[in-house]
Amino acid sequence: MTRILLLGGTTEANLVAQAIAKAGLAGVYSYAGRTEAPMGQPIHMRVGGFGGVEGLQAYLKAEAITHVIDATHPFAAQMSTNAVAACLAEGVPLIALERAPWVAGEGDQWTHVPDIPAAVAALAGPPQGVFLAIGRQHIDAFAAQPQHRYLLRLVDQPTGPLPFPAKVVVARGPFDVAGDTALLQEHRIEVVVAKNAGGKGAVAKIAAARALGLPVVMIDRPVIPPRRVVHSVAGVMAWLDA
Ligand code: 3Y8
Ligand code: NAP
Repeated sequence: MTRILLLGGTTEANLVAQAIAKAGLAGVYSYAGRTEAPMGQPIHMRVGGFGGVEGLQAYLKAEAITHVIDATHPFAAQMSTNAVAACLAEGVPLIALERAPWVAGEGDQWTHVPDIPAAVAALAGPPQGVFLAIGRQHIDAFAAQPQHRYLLRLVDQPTGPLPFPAKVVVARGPFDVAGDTALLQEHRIEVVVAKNAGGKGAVAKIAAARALGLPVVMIDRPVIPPRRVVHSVAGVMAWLDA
């Protein structure tokens, strides 16, 4: 009896959930609970952390999970690392659905940085219009460069005060190039800070920056322990069949 745990929170995970439902397989879609109203799914949902590796191991046992699919975001490194450890410990097969990173093309002016602190350091210098499109969890670090005029894009309205004055756009992607181009122009943005998420949901701002000839501070992905990886929903379903 197949019982799937799908670690979600991304466009790709939503597509896998649809494929699982279509195949009539039993599965649970797992959200961390980062947003106020996560999207509904065609399979059972659970929301919230498991409680580290031990908590995830206990969940795998209690729910008699037979397969784990990690379709989380490339920057959800802790979740992915925990999944590798818990599945190894419990002997539950694990597969990761990864999206290819974006690669700089003609007209792109990217500065690659390895992490958030390096992105903050890259913003040293005279005041500029900066588009911080990296979500809410890492905004505080940019208070070290208070000289800029910041535009933030968040999924939910900020609950508390922001660590520095900033304009906030509350929007849930996926985003489109025309909308992001207009946004960058309207707010006189001079540099875009982005995570190398890959995929289509967050790429609009990168294409908009290219169109407007703006530089991008591109945060490269964190390292995740080795695991079995596929790059398509079909690859996940073929693995499940096998
Ligand atoms: C809770 C689920 C879909 C899936 C939508 C994708 C695309 C749009 C683009 C920008 C970049 C950012 C952020 C982003 C994108 C998709 C996808 C993607 C980037 C939701 C969702 C959850 C989250 C969590 C949220 C993080 C934040 C990151 C915003 C749902 C909408 C910046 C990543 O407020 C917070 O604490 C938000 C936290 C983790 C990164 C961060 O560190 O702040 N995603 N995003 C998931 C959970 O609880 O498990 O609410 O329905 C999903 C999506 N966000 O088709 O519906 O697949 O990547 N998400 C980044 O890429 O840099 C926005 O603004 O241009
Ligand atoms: P993270 O830093 O890797 O994980 C931190 C902790 O959050 C994990 O240890 C786990 O808690 C919990 N967690 C994360 N993802 C979970 C999931 N899908 N189901 C249950 N618990 C989860 O994760 P993150 O970067 O905050 O990402 C959180 C969620 O947002 C993920 O679903 C991810 O796919 C989605 N997302 C993230 C980004 C991003 O930029 N980081 C972008 C788009 C979507 P326990 O240790 O208690 O189990």
